[in-house]
Amino acid sequence: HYSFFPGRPRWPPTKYHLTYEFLPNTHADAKAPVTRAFATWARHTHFKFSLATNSRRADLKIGFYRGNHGDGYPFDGSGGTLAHAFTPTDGRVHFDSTEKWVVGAVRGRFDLETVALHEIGHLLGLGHSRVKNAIMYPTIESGSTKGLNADDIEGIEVLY
Ligand code: TQI
Ligand code: CA
Ligand code: ZN
Ligand code: ZN
Repeated sequence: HYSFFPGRPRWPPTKYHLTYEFLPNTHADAKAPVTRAFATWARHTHFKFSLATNSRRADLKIGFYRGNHGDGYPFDGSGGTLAHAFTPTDGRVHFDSTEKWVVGAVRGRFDLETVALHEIGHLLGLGHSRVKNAIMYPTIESGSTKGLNADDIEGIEVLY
């Protein structure tokens, strides 16, 4: 079953419309799968997500980095850590740019949309789940894709 971070950090319940931005180092091919991951969370929760207009600062900031990138959590090259996200209301999510990202189930590779679904769960305040089919389960096999599970949605409903 779902879990939360220590202290149960969450977005203020009145702030359910979150904006996101892709930092300039985001590869063009990465935007569509991450955008679909936001749409999936929006379909199943009370959250709304929209691309930030350049006039205002986004709530959620998506970036791709390699190795040491200044936040104390260096990436480790291809394999190992794929991505990490900070707890609410920080809003940063980082993907390891040295991974061979793919869209869909490709043998030996990780599906960017699936990993984005998992990281958005962290951005919203979900920790890891003990339910194997939950997107917040702490491991995934390469070459597979996953969607949201009732356990993930229940976690958000309980937190908010
Ligand atoms: N990144 C870890 C993760 O997002 C980072 C992490 C380790 C972490 N321990 C944590 C985050 C404790 C919060 C709390 O879980 S990862 C998967 C999965 C990763 C792993 O690169 O290992 C996914 C990223 F679940 F498939 F293994 C995305 Cl989907
Ligand atoms: Ca890595
Ligand atoms: Zn980082
Ligand atoms: Zn995780």
